[in-house]
Amino acid sequence: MPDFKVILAQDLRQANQEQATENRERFSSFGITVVNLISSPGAGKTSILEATLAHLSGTMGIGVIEGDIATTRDAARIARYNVPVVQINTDGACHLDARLISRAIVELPLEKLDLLFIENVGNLVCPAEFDLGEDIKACILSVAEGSDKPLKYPLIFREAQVLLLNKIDLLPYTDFNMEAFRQDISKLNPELTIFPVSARTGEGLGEWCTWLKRQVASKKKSAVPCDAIA
Ligand SMILES: Nc1nc2c(ncn2[C@@H]2O[C@H](COP(=O)(O)OP(=O)(O)OP(=O)(O)O)[C@@H](O)[C@H]2O)c(=O)[nH]1
Ligand SMILES: [Mg+2]
Repeated sequence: MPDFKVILAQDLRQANQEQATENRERFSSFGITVVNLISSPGAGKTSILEATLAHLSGTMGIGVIEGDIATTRDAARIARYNVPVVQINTDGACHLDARLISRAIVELPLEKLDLLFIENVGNLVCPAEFDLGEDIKACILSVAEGSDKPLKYPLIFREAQVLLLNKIDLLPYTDFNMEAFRQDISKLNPELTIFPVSARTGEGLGEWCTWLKRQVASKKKSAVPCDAIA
């Protein structure tokens, strides 16, 4: 018998799940709401984040983890909003995992945060498979990508709690079929909350931020204070 070890994908997923549970407990102990932003490259994750930070400025403590294969460009964009930000470079990997997040949060002032955004690597497929310990998966689809995408890439549309349909300022220039899109979403995930938005014009972002504030308030309300855990 040859003597070697075999690591199965199932074991790696299990290890990720265990780390994600640990991250989730850590976030909960600080009462932080964590939002994992997932979309294909260029759908507008960073643009929506910038507009959201401008909108929520001064109302709560916000931190950001940026995930990219390479460069610190998105972290540099976010740092202009005077929020703590950590950039993760995956050096080729197409998604963030729970272990990378556990390393990044050491660099963040968790005690000062109410809301933490994680911008995942631009990819509509793999990030949906990896729990990071977040409360909310927020999927972003831009109208330029086409209304057929939910049925073609179903996992993220099933897993997400909220969907931002971005770049609606471009609707007149595309063949995006809103009715077909809504029908497909209702088949995949009838509970999904949808906000049509434009990071360019600001349309719809007020509703999104009001929804976010509600999520943060309800997490705080349900949080068990650390000293209550005997
Ligand atoms: N017209 C229009 N353009 C937008 C909108 N939101 C973003 N963009 C543009 O789309 C491009 C990509 O936006 P980003 O915010 O960098 O997209 P991203 O999802 O963060 O991209 P990655 O991090 O590379 O995956 C930029 O040129 C933005 O200016 C929008 O609502 N309308
Ligand atoms: Mg980005």
